[in-house]
Amino acid sequence: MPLVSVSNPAVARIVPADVRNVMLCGHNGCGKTTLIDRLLFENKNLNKMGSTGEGTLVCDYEAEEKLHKHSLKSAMVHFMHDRRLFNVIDTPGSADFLGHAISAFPAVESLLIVIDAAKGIEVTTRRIMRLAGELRMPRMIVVNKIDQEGVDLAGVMASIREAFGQECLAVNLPIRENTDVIDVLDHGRSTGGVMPTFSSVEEAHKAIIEQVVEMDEELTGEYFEHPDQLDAMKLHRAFEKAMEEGHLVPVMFCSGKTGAGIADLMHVIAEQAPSPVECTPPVLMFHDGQDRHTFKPQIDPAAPAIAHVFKIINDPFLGKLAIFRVVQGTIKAKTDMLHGESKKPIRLAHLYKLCGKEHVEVDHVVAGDIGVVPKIDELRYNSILHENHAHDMVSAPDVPLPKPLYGMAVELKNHADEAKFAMAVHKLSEEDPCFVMERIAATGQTVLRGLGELHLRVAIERLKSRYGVELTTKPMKVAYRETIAGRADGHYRHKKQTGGAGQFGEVYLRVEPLTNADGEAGPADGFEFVNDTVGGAVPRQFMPAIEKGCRQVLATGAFAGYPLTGIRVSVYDGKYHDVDSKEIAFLAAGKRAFIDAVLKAKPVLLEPYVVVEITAPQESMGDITAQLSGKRSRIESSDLRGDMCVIRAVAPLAELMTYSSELKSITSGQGTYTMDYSHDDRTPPAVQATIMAAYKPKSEED
Ligand SMILES: Nc1nc2c(ncn2[C@@H]2O[C@H](COP(=O)(O)OP(=O)(O)OP(=O)(O)O)[C@@H](O)[C@H]2O)c(=O)[nH]1
Ligand SMILES: [Mg+2]
Repeated sequence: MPLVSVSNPAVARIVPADVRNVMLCGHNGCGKTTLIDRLLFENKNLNKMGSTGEGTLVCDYEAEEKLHKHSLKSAMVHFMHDRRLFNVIDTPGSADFLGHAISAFPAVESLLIVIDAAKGIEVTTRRIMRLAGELRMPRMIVVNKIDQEGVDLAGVMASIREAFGQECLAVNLPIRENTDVIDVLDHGRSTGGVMPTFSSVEEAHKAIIEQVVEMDEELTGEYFEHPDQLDAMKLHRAFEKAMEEGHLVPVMFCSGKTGAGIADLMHVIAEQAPSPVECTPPVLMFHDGQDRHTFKPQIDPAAPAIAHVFKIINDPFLGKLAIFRVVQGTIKAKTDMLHGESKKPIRLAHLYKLCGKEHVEVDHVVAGDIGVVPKIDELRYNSILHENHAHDMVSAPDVPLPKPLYGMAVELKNHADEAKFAMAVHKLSEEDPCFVMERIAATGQTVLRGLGELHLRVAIERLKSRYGVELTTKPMKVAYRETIAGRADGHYRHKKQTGGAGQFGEVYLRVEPLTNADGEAGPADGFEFVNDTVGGAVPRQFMPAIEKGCRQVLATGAFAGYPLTGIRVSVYDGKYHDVDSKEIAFLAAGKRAFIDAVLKAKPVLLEPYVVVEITAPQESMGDITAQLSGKRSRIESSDLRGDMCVIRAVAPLAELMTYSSELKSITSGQGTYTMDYSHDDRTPPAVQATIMAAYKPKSEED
């Protein structure tokens, strides 16, 4: 085992100000997971670097990750560096797995946004930068893979500043043909004659120091008097405050492959990045009767403990692991904690810290630090563990998770696996709040929903490899509904003579559309059954059978195979036979007469419409509206918000079944959307004709 565990005594002495929680984000393949191996290696916690190709990276431990050669979930490591405890979270770069990064945002003080030096700014980078900026999260940019042949680092730096603002400033610069870096925050002039690959040490030093000292008037004064004698602590305070306020986004250069710039990267995080004590703590919510207030925790190890569970792992060996960040106080092993409003305490028998799939036992986890508690069924994503009943109503911070809109219908290969399937999906959903299963009554389909095709494909692979549940995928059906637009009469005479007793029942009925509650004509829900017969044409006791016959049609439909709705039926005449009339005969007659009437009453197929709201970079606006107009949709509004556009449209759901991938392709992956059910409306006649032509009613025995 190449991983060398972090010594317990060092972790045990940690105070909140010594903790550094960072998350690596960035486009897939930019080298995040390799960088974590490099950090561990440089720090002597790993004897040998792993590789993506061989599937040996500490954080890519899952079978599916080794197969796809990409991270497919978040993972974390911890190590001690320069008396600081680093908790580093690795996240997948694919937009399909962005939920894993965003759901863990409240666990860290800063994001390390990684860019591949040869590829420059890519789609996920922009998305994360924008989102983190909106959430006011401190960010650092790491230009990685600087070892690559012919990289234009000056060009990358210029494009970073153009895309993300002039507050992006270098903290170090590459030197010696990009095999090393020089820190420009600490070095002003005395560089020993080393020339950076681009820019100059003096220029870069001046730029970043002047940006930082602007945070503090006193420091500005001191800087202009004695530029070389700045107080390190004051400089740090201003630096982390500048990061918190988005006034500074430090840029660093490194190579996970060669190790260039790694020591400086750790040095900057240790010395300058915000600690949990300095940074605005994650804002929790507090429910006070009807009201919801924000709740600011105290980063004090002695305060009553509160911890936020930001991730669940269902480990095949260790069982369920709840990963939490202590937001207040100290969480101790072998103590009881409360959970939500539950009166029953939970015993924390063991506590761990993670390093990839390895775990190290600890006896406590202090405010600001991240820990793991195993085997507690009650804990979920966003659970709040707390010590004191005063915090029963504290809830998790809000994070803008992407909505799982991409759907795929699935069927079990082996129907006997139904219970196992439900349990397995539940376990995967616990680990990934952007993965859900839905049973859609209107179409009878089981649908998995996620953020894209890859997301669901990997979930299906996990269901098979971890739980032995095999699925086949099917195209998703639209939940059409049948209704009528006119009135018509229907009739059926059911007569059967088989040997002895026969069956006889005859029904005349009329159907008409139900109107909406406000009296307006239009698609309405529901069904009404009226007995309009006079003089006992059909004896009372057979009415329930006729109604049952009609209701049987409601579920399966009369003309297209979809549920029938918005209809009133009045039975106005019929005939019976003293001996042969039986309930079964009237049930059959009622059903057939009802179908007969519906087919004559201007049958109409309704389809669901949704309100779709798309957010994308401004330059995609024309393409998005042009594509939507080809989808029978109506654009309701289009607005500009900064460099983004927001388009609202109402469109038939049938036209948006693959919208997730279509939008991705016209916006180079930068567009996102939300979708909400709006109303049902008529399908165009041509669509209805095609669906009706394809419908084959089930043959019946009667
Ligand atoms: N030249 C060079 N290649 C690197 C460097 N770091 C990583 N790579 C290679 O880049 C590829 C992707 O590396 P990963 O670490 O898996 O990238 P990632 O950002 O974790 O990717 P996702 O998990 O898909 O988001 C692998 O082939 C690595 O060997 C580097 O510093 N220089
Ligand atoms: Mg990775």
